[in-house]
Amino acid sequence: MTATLNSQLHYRPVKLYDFQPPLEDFRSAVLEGLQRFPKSISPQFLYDKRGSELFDAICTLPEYYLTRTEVQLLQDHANEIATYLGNGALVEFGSGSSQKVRILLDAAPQVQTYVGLDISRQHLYEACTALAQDYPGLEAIALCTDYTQPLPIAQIPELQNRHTIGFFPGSSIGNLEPAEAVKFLQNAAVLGDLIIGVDLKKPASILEPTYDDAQGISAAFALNLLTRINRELGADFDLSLFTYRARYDETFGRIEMQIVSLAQQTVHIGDAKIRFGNGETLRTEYSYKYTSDEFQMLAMAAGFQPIQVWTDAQQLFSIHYLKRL
Ligand code: AVI
Repeated sequence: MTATLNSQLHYRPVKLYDFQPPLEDFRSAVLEGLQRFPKSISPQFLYDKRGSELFDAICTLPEYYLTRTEVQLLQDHANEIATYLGNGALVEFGSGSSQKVRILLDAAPQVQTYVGLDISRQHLYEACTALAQDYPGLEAIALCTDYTQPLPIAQIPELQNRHTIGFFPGSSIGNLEPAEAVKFLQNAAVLGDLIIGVDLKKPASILEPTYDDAQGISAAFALNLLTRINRELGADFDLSLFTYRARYDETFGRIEMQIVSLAQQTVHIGDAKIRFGNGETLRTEYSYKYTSDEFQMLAMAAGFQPIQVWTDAQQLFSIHYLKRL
């Protein structure tokens, strides 16, 4: 289904392709996750309005080096990256507010089409409209779909027979388990080459404060999930009886973000009773870290040939250029 929603002509109208991704039912996902052992809830539910605000605040924290390091890398290498872009279409996965892509668009004015791809329709459309206003020559397309599912490329005429490159910044691939990450990369390879930001492995002494900062914003971000469950599902989580913890598991190369119960307690969600032991954990997120070599292996398993990797002097973060085989 397509629609052209804006009619003002001082910029090119944004075309919306709305594939109406089914939002997983919050109640059943929460109940299912809390009845598992160990308990876990998908990180997609962290991003209600408050959660999105808290995540934006995380990105500016002194401990959270990921955003500023990736932005610096994009700025430092924009001209070189631009040589790979050609004059076709640039498709951004999980495009959110479409900020980082502006660095590439500034360096590559020859790019004709930008496709923002996100599950959150309204935010996506607004971000694409802002981009269309700021880059008047650019054709901006909003593609509302779930990027963990096969891409509906055949239904988008603007992507037919075009040089197309994917862009997936932020190391969001780290929030997928490796098997899911390969699946994502396989889907992305159908589109074309890929520019992707990946956080690098580093000692726990750096990673743990990155995910459990001194101001408590990371903790508030995770614990907001309980507030959301209370509000939307009529639950009675007592937030004073839970705390937050981020641990780096070196064996798996991943940060595990957990809410920890400070008592033996029973929580009610409607008619359901959920028991927590003292010290029992509820996992809210994994954040996998990869060496450049490990990530390139993953990419090769998904049908890409690694062409280039840009890293900062401190080896905090990497941006890979992957060529579709
Ligand atoms: C979105 N994603 C890349 C973040 C990360 O670094 O794994 C999510 C996050 N959660 C808490 N802090 C950051």
